[in-house]
Amino acid sequence: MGLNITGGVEKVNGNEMSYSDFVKKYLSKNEPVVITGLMADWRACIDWAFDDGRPNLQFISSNFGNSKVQVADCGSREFTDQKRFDMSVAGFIDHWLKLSSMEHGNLYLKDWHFVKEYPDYTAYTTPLFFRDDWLNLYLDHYHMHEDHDTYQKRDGISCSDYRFVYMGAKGTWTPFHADVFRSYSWSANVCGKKQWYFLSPEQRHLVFDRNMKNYVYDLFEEVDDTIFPNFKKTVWLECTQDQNEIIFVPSGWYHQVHNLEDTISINHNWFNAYNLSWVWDLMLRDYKEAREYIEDIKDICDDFEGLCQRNLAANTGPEEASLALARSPMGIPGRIMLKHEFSDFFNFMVRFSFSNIVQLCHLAKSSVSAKWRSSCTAQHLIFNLESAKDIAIKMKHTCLSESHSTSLDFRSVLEEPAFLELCFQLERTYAFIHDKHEVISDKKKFLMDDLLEMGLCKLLSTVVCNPENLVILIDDTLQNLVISPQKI
Ligand SMILES: O=C(O)CCC(=O)C(=O)O
Repeated sequence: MGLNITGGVEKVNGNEMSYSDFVKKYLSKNEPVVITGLMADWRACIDWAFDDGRPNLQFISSNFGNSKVQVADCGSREFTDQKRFDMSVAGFIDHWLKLSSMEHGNLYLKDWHFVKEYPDYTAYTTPLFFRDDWLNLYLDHYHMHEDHDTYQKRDGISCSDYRFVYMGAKGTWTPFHADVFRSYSWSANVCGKKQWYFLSPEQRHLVFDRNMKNYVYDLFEEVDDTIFPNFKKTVWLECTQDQNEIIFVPSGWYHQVHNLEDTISINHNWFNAYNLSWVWDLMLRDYKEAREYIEDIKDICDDFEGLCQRNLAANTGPEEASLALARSPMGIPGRIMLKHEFSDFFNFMVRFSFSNIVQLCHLAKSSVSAKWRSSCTAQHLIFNLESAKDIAIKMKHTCLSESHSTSLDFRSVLEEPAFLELCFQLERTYAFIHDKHEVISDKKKFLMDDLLEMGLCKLLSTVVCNPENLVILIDDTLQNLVISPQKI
């Protein structure tokens, strides 16, 4: 049965679209778009591809051949993903070069943490539209938890960011999935061509079996109507992405991707204030589902919670395993949330809120008129804090809200070198997005003294132990800085 394709994906010249247009039309509406015109000066486009559009595999092999990467065998299935194994880039390219021009490739290099591995080789710059990326900004400065009980500690690179290179011959493909954490992704074709098939999140229930446990693996395999009875009701968007085009994949959209030509792409997973609530909703749903799996043995188990965590960490759920396994910063399948992951997520939320508060104070202090509050940057920071507060309110109402062991106090966090770096990068990001300039001066020194000077001693003595504390902190800050600033 063919797919019922009812539309395509809009194509827009990125040089003719403002950041606020992108937010209005695509990010906040959670709609896909293909963006052109932004890759002309990428070093990757010059070094990694010939003028005729073929990949320059020799260049990659001679410069980066020693890297160890994950390669998927597109012809074999393992749970919801293809079977993966480790290979050197040189070995992968040797195999690729041996394919005849008529042959389809089966090996697909995926999730290569290229930026982490080669920080001094600036292969590309993240386009403006995708810079407000809390996930990678945070992971550049802080590690997330690794479960020492259940999983081997992975090497520093594999869990450290969500910026990837993909390389595959014509015919390689990625099975049907939605991205890890309900993150957004963007994917840029350095060379080659991809065919995308998209299903909107509202239709998610239609691709699952009757128990909502397993979902369709390959859209072009015969889909068994008795197992997936609703699949025939689905409607699809289809899109061909050419060389030098970037596709924005919205949160929660399921997709399957085929390389129509030998293709190299760069992609990031990311989230920010616009999709944070979906990330949280998914985490909570996963935690609840994970508990349900073994709820029935609760009464005969001494350490139910411990068992939940150990058992479930080893259990890959049906959804998203394809990308989640390779990409979880927690080093475990992304769809299973454990209590310490809740703790990681909560700490991330607190530190991110602190850094937005610091930026807001900084803006207030350096502005001569009250107009600063209506600037794009101030509005952006306020929006971020409001969305963090909304999540904290949701968190308050869960059984997990008191379960983490850490508390973060503002003063100590301000002294963390990683936090200063995070603040600096956040400031750079918003200066770039809204004012179109890079922050040149190193403003890392601002913080404690300025907050004291502004009379924000109470802020400095804040300790956040639970979601309730975070809600109060954000409310107080917005009240003091934005709503009735005379109280400072
Ligand atoms: O390019 C591919 O094969 C898969 C990319 C993908 O699924 C994504 O960027 O979300």
